[in-house]
Amino acid sequence: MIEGIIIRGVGGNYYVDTGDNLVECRARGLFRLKNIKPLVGDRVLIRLTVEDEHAGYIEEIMERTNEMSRPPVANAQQLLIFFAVTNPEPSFLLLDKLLIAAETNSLKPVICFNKCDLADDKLKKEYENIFVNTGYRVVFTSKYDENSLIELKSILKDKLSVFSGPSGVGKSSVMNAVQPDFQLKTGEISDKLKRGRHTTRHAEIYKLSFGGYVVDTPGFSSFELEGIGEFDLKEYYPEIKKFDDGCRFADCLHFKEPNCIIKDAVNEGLISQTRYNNYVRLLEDIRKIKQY
Ligand SMILES: Nc1nc2c(ncn2[C@@H]2O[C@H](COP(=O)(O)OP(=O)(O)OP(=O)(O)O)[C@@H](O)[C@H]2O)c(=O)[nH]1
Ligand SMILES: [Mg+2]
Ligand SMILES: [Zn+2]
Repeated sequence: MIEGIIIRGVGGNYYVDTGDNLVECRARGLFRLKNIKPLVGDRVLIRLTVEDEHAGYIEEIMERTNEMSRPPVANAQQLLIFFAVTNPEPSFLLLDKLLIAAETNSLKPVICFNKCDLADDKLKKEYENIFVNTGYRVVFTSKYDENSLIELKSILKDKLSVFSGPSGVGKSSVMNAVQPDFQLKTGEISDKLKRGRHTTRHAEIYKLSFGGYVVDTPGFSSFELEGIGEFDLKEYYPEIKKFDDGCRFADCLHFKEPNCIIKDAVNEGLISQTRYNNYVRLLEDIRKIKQY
């Protein structure tokens, strides 16, 4: 049997990249019986048909390191969280939600501010400071800035990375800039608004010529976090976690409690006000849901 990775799935046909070939496969009936659906990103063992080396059957799906539902991808290693420095303006609340989604899916998040050709150093510094003490990597990219693309390529090399973020921030454009033969569709923002729909509509996985795979996803403007309790939330804010032990109240939510050390850390600039405000917003959302 031959090993490969599923790079596309259309109507029960799975395209498996074996390194040498792209093989069109059907899944064995056994999977359907067990209610296992092959996913893009799955590592599989396939058997070629006797007649055709470009057709075969998926015999086995290897154990997944993780599984995302939006987009439906298995074994992704990183989530590239794309926002534009401007046009459209970034939503730092949505950005935080994506960071949390990355963590809950066991993906390493990388924050990418695109269209950096439209920002000066002051604005970049301001954005960088929001993530002070988080440990998250922040990169600035532009399809017009060759050096930023070199940095991005080094991040993408030999990994399976998912691009996510709102519509119009340039996810597909940057993927095209990294590898021009992708020729992904991109769109003008004004056109998008007029048509009221997004340019990228399906999750697809693309092979990078220098090693690795990337998944482009359609942009979205909001989503709700699920399954996170109020005391779990601070686990997803590394900089809050960092100063958490110092708080005199063992069960402090760092919300409205007086004399909370986290609020001192915010005042001293060790935790950004933006991130703290988002934390409180999300905490309030979680509490609202609990009341029902
Ligand atoms: N100035 C500038 N404009 C960019 C850059 N990257 C993309 N754009 C423009 O931003 C617009 C949207 O780009 P897309 O690549 O379609 O955005 P997307 O994130 O893939 O959008 P969806 O597929 O709808 O989610 C296009 O008009 C691009 O030309 C950049 O680095 N700098
Ligand atoms: Mg796109
Ligand atoms: Zn506290």
